[in-house]
Parts: sequence; structure tokens; C-alpha cells
Amino acid sequence: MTVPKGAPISGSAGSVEALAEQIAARAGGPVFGVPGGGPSLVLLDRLERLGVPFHLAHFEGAATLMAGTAGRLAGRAGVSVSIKGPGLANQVPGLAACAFEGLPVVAVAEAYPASAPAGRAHKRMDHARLTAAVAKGRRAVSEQGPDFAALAAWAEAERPGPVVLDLPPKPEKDQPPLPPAPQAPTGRIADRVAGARRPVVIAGTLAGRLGLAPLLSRLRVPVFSTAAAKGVVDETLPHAAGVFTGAGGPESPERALLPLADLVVGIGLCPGEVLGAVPFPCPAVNLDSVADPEGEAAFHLAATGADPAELAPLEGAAWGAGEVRAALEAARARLAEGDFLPAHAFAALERRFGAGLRLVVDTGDFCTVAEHVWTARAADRYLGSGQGRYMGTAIPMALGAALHDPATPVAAVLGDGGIGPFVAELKLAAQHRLPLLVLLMSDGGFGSIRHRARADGLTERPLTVHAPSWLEVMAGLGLKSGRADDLGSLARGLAGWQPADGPLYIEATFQPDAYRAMVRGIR
Ligand SMILES: Cc1ncc(C[n+]2csc(CCOP(=O)(O)OP(=O)(O)O)c2C)c(N)n1
Repeated sequence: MTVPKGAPISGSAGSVEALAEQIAARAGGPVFGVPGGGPSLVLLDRLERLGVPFHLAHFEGAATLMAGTAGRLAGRAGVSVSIKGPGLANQVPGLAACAFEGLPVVAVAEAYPASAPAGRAHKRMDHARLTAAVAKGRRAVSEQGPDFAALAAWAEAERPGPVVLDLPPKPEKDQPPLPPAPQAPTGRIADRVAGARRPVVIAGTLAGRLGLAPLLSRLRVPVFSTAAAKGVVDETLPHAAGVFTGAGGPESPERALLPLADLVVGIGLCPGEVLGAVPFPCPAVNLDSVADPEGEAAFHLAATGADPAELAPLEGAAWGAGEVRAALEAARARLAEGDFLPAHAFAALERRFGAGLRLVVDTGDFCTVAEHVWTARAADRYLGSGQGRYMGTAIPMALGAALHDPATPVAAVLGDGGIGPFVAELKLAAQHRLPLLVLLMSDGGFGSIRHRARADGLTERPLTVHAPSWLEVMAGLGLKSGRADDLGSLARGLAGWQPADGPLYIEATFQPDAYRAMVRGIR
């Protein structure tokens, strides 16, 4: 990156200036956050002089999630910035989502140095304890390092996630070294794979990070992905079996196909990427780059290994194309019963944009539908909350994706629950005329919880959203807006939108009882 204006910057090791230079040289994209008047603003000033774009968010948690998403798409850790104490506390929801979804981010926060006397209490909070459960670890800017590149590599290492960097007024001294690289499993899986006649593959997000998508596309045996890895096998291919969750209902593809297999071959299969980690009906092996005793026990793995070359014998097996087609058709037909439901809306999106769209969803029954009906051609074209099932993540993730790659239109598909938490951040979409479609799937409440409430005879009142329309709010935020009560009006709304013209909001409304019943048998 070049220095467009101002004096050249060169800081001594451990300074904010040096950090800015390291970020400019190493980070995956724009920086996101909410600064204060202290070193966070100095950092942003230096980054601006180095030509690194910054996006001001309304909520720090959203900034962290935007940065993590841009980082995932860039293949390099993203960067978020906040003040100390409450600023970092507000980053925590975003850090938690990034931890669940495996998004690499270095969360930079102003901080008191460890040596600050106890009397200095303004906005003071124990950052280590605050972030212990949601970050791999925390270090401070220091003369001895680690530098930004080492911290970013820590965030990117298996399994990707957040790292916190304190930005004290003065550099810290004497920090512990970063943890060593995780151990790889030592077992062997090649013999089991070679002996299988009807293997089924379940690919987790590791398959993408190991660059195994081309191998998965070449295979002629059923290949599932976890929800978080959806698209790692091109789902237009006849052996792509859709999403495996471990909790599929009797009409789900996994329940149709797994009983026919003689071996399950996991790739980065781990409890954190499924809804239910239970033994399979046949033996199972797993390729991973980190040893995972919990996963081995939960899935009853017969063997593990770390070398992708051990998967080569899979290329010699062939079965299941007809079974895959039948299983997917049955599940999709089930989800498309009725007049106008999310499955029809996803089909309309696919007809209008095909492979050209990046789809972002968070959680709710419409996401379960998306996992089964949406045809993802690549893992970076489908961003979900497969691991966290984290309501509300779709808006910041879609903004992170659109700001990272403005050439690819993005559809953020949300429910009545997920639209609220970060709606203000959509002003960024209006400001930058981002190619963003915000599609609300509205059944007037928390449909995925309502059906459980009804089954258990519990009140539905807390699950009903008062005045669920956001049309006027969206217009006020600067988005063109429209409503779709049926498939025809949705198709017309989509046909009239040119992504280059800037963001569009469409509110699709569904009949609540039909919505509540739609995933029965699948989930
Ligand atoms: C941050 C967060 N808070 C609460 C939940 C619990 N939860 C799961 S689904 C859901 C309702 C989602 O509602 P909506 O977005 O309208 O989708 P629908 O259930 O109607 O399909 C809630 C509250 C969650 N998953 N994440």
C-alpha cells in the first residue's frame, strides 16, 4: 500500500505507528470499528495515511463481525477497533459470533497497561476475563512482540477465530509467547478409505481451507458438507448430497443416505460444526489438521489422519448418484409444499441471479430451508451461521462481504428476529451504494420457536413481533423498499433491481401457520 498524504510513518517497535504499518502490510481488507479519542483514533489516523479504508459502525459487535467476514473472504485476518472497557465489551457479541463461525479477526481495543495503578478505574475492565471464552487469547502491543503478523497468523490458524490486541497508551513489556501450533493427528485412514465400497464424505470448513474443493468436485460418491461449509462441494454436481447436521429429521437427505454407506469419511468433522455429534450407522474416519479427542469420542471415529493424500482412494469409488437425487428431490418437494413460502422465495432469487449472487443467512426456519434448497456453487458464495446458529449475524456479515467484494451482489436474508439487532448498520449500504438486497422472510415472529411453544402448550406471546414491518425504517435509512405478499410480486421486485443502483429492501410476508409447519420432517 502507498502513503497517499502526510508525513511518512515509521514507528519504533511496539508503537501504534508500527502497528499501523504492520496492519497495512498484512490485513485482509478494510478496518471496522468505533474509535474513541485516544490511541484508537491515532491508529485510525495512521491507517488512513497508509491508505487503509475504515468503516465506522454503530455497534462494535457488528464491526467485529464485519471484519471477521471480510477476513474470511480475503483469507487473512480482519481487523476491528474499539475503545477499552465498554467498547471491548460491545465487541464481545461479535467476537462470540466470530468464534462460533470460525472467522479470523484481530480485535484491537484501547486498554490500561497491566501496570496501571488500581486507582485508575475510569472505563476499566479486566479484558482477559471479559474475552476469555470468545477469543483464542489476548496480547498487548509490545516492543518484544508479537507483531501484527504473528497475531493474524494465530487468528487464522486451525481453527480460525478471534484474537484480542490491547492498545495501551504505552507499549507493554514481558508477555508470554504465543501458543505452539496445534498437534496434528497421527493415525492413518488411507487403508479404511481404500477398503470402502460405498463411502460417504462429510466435508467441514477445513476442506475449504485445505484447498480440497477440486477433489470433492471430482468424486463420484455422495459428498455432504456441514452447514458452515455449504458450497465447498459445488452443489450443482450430481454427487453433492447437501447439508449434514447430525440432527436431520426422517425426510432429510442425511437420514436417507447414511444408512446405505459402509464408511463415513469426515474432513474436519468436529462437534462444533454439527447440531448433533453422535456415532454413525457404519464405521467413520476423519481427516483433520488438529487432534480432537472430543470429536473422536463423539463420532466413534475408527481412524484419524492429517494428510489429505490419504483421501486419494476415494477417487476409485463410485455409487449413489440416483440415491442422492431422490433424497434431495424428496426434501426439496417437502419444503416447497404450499403457495408462498421461503423455498419459493429462494427459488425466485436463484432464477433471477443464479451463480452471480452471494447469499447470507443467519438462523431460523428459513435458514434450514436455505441449507436444503439453495444451490451453492462455492463456499465463499454462501455465508451462514452454520455453527453458532446466531440470530442477527446476517446484516453485518452481508455488509462485511459487500464491502470486501463490491463486484458481487449480496442477498442478506433475515427473519423477524434477525433483522433488528444491527439494522442501523444498513446506513453503510446506502452510503456506499452497495449491491445489497435485504430480504425479510416475515411470518410475524419467531416461527422456529413458535412451533415448539405450540407443541409444548407454552405461550406464544413472547415470540410474536409487534408491528413486524420495517418498510418505513428502511426508507429512512436510505434503502429503496417494497413488499411482496406472493411469488409474483417478489419476482417483479427482483426483476426491477439492478445491484449497481444500490441497496434494496424487500419484505416477503408468509402465512404463519404454513411457515411454522414447513420444516417438519426435515429438522
Ligand atoms: C443471538 C441469538 N439470540 C437468540 C437466539 C434463539 N433463537 C433461535 S431462532 C430464534 C428466532 C428467529 O426468528 P426469525 O429470525 O424470525 O426466524 P424464524 O424462527 O421465524 O424462522 C431465536 C430467538 C439465537 N439463536 N441467537
